[in-house]
Amino acid sequence: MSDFEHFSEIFDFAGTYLRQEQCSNGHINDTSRVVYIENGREVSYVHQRINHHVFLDIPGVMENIAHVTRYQRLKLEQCGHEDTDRRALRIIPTRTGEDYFQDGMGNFWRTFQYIESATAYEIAEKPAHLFEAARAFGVFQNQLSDLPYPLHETIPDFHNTPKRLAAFHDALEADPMNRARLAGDAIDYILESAGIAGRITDLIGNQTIPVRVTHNDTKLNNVLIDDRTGEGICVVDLDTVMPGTILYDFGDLVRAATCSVPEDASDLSGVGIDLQAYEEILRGYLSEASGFLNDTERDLLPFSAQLISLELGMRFLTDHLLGDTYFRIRRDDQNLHRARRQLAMARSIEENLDKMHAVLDSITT
Ligand code: GN1
Ligand code: MG
Repeated sequence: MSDFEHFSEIFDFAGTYLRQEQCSNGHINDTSRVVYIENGREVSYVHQRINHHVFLDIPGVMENIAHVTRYQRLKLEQCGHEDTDRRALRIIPTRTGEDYFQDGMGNFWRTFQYIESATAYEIAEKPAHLFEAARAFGVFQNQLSDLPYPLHETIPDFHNTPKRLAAFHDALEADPMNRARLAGDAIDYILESAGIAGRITDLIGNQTIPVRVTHNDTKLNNVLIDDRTGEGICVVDLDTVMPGTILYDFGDLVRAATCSVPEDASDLSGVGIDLQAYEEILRGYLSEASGFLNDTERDLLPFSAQLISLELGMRFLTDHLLGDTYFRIRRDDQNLHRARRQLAMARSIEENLDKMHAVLDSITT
């Protein structure tokens, strides 16, 4: 890790380094919470090293985040919120006024104000966590529905499932690590499911589904839940905020949060959608989003969870076949296990689609 003792010389805050705290890590960036002493008080900041092998346009990523957070703040003020710094991320600029800093090694760094007394849960501890996380993503999409700035497409075709499928086919054909022979089950499932890959992108293409500003990485741990009130207050991890469809956002939360078996489990027993968890997510999301969804979007909410599970399964398997160059691994075959786990989820959702539609039909909002 870097030398956080000197970060207050680079970024515009006044603290003296005290200690570094544990911070949950994603698969892409490196994230640290660091505590400093400022005017005799402990104040924390989040420092992140942005993975520039994944995000090739860091100025574009940071410009998106600056636009989005500034606009959120404006909307929050219009709604009369006084605690805007707990409800939208605040970028701490460098001392020369930039939103990020590039060190001598070529690494890119940014700093956010840390939001105190709020928790990002890896697994929901109670149904309200699901409802609140889903509601928070609905609020987020609503706040940005009339964002007046165009956003950079920071990872082109990020949720273009047919293109992800094509990349999978290329990886399978090349098979540079000779790993396909041990992944036959996962490969077969993807090939059998190929027919559904374009169902959402086709509807975007013919403008049945609108392109909106979406988050694109809506895991449960990307919402901060207020420790005191239990409210989902702030959506974080804004690197992939881009134009997209709300369906991949909704589906990804269902994928990630309706099954408590870890995302990389090698034992697949117990992998499947929990319909009560799904209902909490659906109710929380619709409490904010029902006003702006069109009928096709609403009708595809259950299917979106199947499709994103398939897409992520393909992405993990593609990376496994190509030698684990994208998703960080900590053990052999971790991306293969992640792929199998997502595909098991896709299968479970597919089997439960009728029940998921019945729940949707029972909700009148
Ligand atoms: C990656 O790094 P993290 O955990 O925020 C990935 C998402 C995947 C997710 C799966 C930029 O997100 O698309 O859904 O892993 N982010 C990127 O856990 O590829
Ligand atoms: Mg992310």
